[in-house]
Amino acid sequence: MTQQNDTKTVLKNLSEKKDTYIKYETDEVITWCHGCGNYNIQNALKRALTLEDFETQNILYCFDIGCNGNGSDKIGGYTFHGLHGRVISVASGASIANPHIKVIASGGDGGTMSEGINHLIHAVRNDYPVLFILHNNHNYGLTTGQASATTPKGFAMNGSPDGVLPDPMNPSEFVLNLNPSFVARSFSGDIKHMTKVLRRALNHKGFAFVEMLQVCPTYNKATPQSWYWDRIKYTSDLKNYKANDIEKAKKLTKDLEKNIYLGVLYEDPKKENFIEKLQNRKNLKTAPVDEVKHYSISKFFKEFE
Ligand SMILES: Cc1ncc(C[n+]2csc(CCOP(=O)(O)OP(=O)(O)O)c2C)c(N)n1
Repeated sequence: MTQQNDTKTVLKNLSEKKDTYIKYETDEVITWCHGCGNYNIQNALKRALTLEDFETQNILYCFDIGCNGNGSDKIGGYTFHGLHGRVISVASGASIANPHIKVIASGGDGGTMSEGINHLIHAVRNDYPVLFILHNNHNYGLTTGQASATTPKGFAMNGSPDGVLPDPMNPSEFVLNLNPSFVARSFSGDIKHMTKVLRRALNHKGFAFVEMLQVCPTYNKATPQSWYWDRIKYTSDLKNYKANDIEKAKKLTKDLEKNIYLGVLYEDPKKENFIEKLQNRKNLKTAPVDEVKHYSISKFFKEFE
């Protein structure tokens, strides 16, 4: 698929595909705070899906608990709103059962880098076919501003008023050390860039990890919009940056203080994903979801009657 990424072309394409875009809209009341990064992240996802010609019936969106999870009724299509920190396991199971659909999962830095970090690690190792969007607003937003594993050191948060003691985790760098097949980073203030990154991630066949650095104007006063704009750099501005060198990607991703690089940091489009590696499913035309239709499970339910 060709990528026409300049703003004018994206807007022109979107207006031509207005009907498709509208399918992703819902009438639900938006409950996010004024200026929350979730508005733009979801907007960019809707744009990317529209521009890549996805139909709502072919997508499953899985959501974690959290402010980001409250996006579950604000996007058109099939959605699943699950337990805090567990979204990756639900999404991975769904995509293995039904590889005909695109599975997209969202999680916060709280749920993903603490409660559910085990799921993240093993999803990357196994390369499950899921697009995972990490909403990294550097705090537990929905429970009103506790420090997360990504909150900058020394910063006072509700629950740690004297300042956060440990060094923050760097999610993209962490994932790059797990031998991933796709890692990208973008910023909730830049819809154009997020759209571009998400379009590429949507076309990745394995586990696509996309970290969205997200502003949280209510609880995260440490890294507001202006803080990011003073530090953001793009991989596209680097001479000859190719996203195929994992060691270079790790070096570039390390800095969270002065030069914060955005873009597709690493990609291995040829790596076999989890399903491709399964020997007993080689050459099968059906998916588990098709096969299970031939079996009636109603007799098992009778045991509980
Ligand atoms: C296992 C579990 N632990 C804690 C909670 C309480 N809880 C609900 S939302 C939330 C904060 C979510 O923070 P994050 O994942 O960063 O998402 P955000 O709200 O910032 O988008 C917490 C701690 C829960 N519901 N389940």
